[in-house]
Amino acid sequence: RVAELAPHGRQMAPYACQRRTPLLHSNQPLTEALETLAEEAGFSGSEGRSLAFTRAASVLKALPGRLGALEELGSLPGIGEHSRRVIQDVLEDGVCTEVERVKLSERYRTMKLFTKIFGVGVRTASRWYQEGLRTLLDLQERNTKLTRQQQAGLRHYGDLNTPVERSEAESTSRAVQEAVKRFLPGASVTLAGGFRRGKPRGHDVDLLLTHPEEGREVGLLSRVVSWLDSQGLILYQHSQENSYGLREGPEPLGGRDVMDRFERCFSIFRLEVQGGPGAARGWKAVRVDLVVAPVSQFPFALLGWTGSRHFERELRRFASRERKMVLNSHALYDTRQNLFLPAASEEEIFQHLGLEYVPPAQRNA
Ligand code: DCP
Ligand code: MG
Repeated sequence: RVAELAPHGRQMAPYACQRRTPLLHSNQPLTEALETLAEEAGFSGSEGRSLAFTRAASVLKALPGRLGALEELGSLPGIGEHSRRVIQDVLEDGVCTEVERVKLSERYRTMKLFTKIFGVGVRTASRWYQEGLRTLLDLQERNTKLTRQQQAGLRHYGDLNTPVERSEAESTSRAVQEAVKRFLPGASVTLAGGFRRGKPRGHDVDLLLTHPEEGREVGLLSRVVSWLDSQGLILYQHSQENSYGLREGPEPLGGRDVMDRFERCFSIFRLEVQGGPGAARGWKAVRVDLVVAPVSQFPFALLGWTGSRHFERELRRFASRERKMVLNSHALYDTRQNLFLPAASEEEIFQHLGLEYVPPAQRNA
């Protein structure tokens, strides 16, 4: 009965892709606490626990108002006992001791420091921590073996951990657009990732390239990147070839290592800036991901690259569990009918899945 009476305990759809989650919400202190624990669990390799906290935070982000008391949660889906305890602590004391302890812990702080290096994931950071490394200086002084990517990450650590402003994302996009126009008129450049969801700043710039005629996009990326490089705009880049073939059958991509198989360039741009931290130098290092999608796969790529990460994970989980379909950034496959379901827009993909369309600004799950 409590569930029915509670203001927030009304129905909330169980999957994040069935809900609208705006960028700004009323439960920031609660979601921050839960997301810290999610991050910490991820650092310890406890993916399941991490996901549980992420899910709980995501539910709170979709609430229409500020949660005043634990009872108001009623029977909301996806909030486990541990999360409830955290929520209760924050509601009652303003902070949760467990979260504060995590934030101060040497391991959490070191893992955060190291995973913020471009090219360093949880596994590498964890190994360095085990070896007794604690600071960025330690990495240099002890001659830790670094990949070329990590070296670039370390060199530009300050810049890459300064948020990218929307205006900077847009000027990056324009620079790429101009290069694209030189080699393939008619091709398009689309700003995806957090910026497409309306975030005012982000950690990188995610750009999708395509051309309305299938196949014309082949070979474009290397030309664009070479040209940008010759103009002194690129501080670092490594590219990856397209390795996707529809004939291989549906792949449940989206795991930890493989998100998709598009031709792609991971780069660091040297962006001219007027104000902000890089102003004295006149430039700032910015992480840019360039992804090329054939037009037939573009709606899937756009949907997959718009995020949030949790929204994407939930879309794939919904597709597989509720619809017996495999969704990734290339295609949607119906395993009952044994066929690919083509789509010319994101809206059509939602339709195939039997989901109400969720616009990008409401995908901040
Ligand atoms: N993505 C995903 N799974 C991953 C990595 C990325 O589904 N393992 C998708 C969802 C993301 C998008 O790609 O929204 C871009 O990845 P980013 O890491 O750049 O995330 P955002 O752009 O959302 O956030 P930020 O502002 O930190 O760049
Ligand atoms: Mg991004």
